[in-house]
Amino acid sequence: MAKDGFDIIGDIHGHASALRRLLDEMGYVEEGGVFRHRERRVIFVGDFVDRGPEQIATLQIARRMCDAGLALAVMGNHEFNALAWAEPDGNGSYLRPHTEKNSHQHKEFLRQITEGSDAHAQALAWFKTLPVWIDLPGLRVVHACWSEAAQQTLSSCLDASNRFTREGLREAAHRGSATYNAAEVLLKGPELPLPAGRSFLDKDGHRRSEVRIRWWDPKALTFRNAALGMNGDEAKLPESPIPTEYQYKHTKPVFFGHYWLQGTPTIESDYAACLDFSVAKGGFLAAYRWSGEEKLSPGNLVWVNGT
Ligand SMILES: [Mn+2]
Repeated sequence: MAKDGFDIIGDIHGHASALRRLLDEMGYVEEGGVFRHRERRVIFVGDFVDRGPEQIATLQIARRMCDAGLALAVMGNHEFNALAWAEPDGNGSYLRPHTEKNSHQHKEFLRQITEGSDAHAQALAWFKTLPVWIDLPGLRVVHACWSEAAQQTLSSCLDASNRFTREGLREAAHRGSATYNAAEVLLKGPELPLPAGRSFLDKDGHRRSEVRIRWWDPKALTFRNAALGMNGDEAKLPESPIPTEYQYKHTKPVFFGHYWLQGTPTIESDYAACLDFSVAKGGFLAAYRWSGEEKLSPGNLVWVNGT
């Protein structure tokens, strides 16, 4: 077994029992409440919470592994939102306003952990320690998109370990700012405006003029074949080329989650792997077992179902 082997685990969203089964399947053994492997470590891609039946247990497993030096983790958009939800903005509101929509998204986490409890405070304290991205000698991890331009813009909000500073969180939560947009790209992925004047009606009848793209797929070069979440509506999109600024052009492998991919886990690029296979929507919790290789292989994926 190679040393410095990492098992990168996709979005867990409160499915702690699936996480236990996945760790067990990969040869991790629980000792004293901590899952460990003799030769390997874990990296979590973020989104531990906001859905799923066992959010506290999920945090406990991940945090104990991180505290013991047996795992690393990056921040997901749901951890970012949890911090911004709880942080007063100084004007009687919060960095993430407590609107109906935001409240609905976050309420299951707040119910399970009990808003304002010690456990809630401890979870927030841990979220603050999570870097937005990790760049190791042989691999990279970010929640949604690897973008050096966005990293550079957001760096004024981060410390030397890529963790939000107190003031940085405030700036990055300020809708419309450059740092807000950079955090959106890294934590939620880029949205590209369609070519001038183009728009389409989505399944809910909403007119949309922007699409999320499969930035990691070198074969996804037009709006029609790069757009995500079109659910069969791809033909409504133009075949014109997408801007290339978000294409991943490196050969250092990058791992990420966030995109709710469906079906049997697979890899769409030699150097970029999405590990979110929708465990919280009847799909799979997946991991990539990395042992130093530059070119990724679908044979190194493992997964378990959510139930
Ligand atoms: Mn996400």
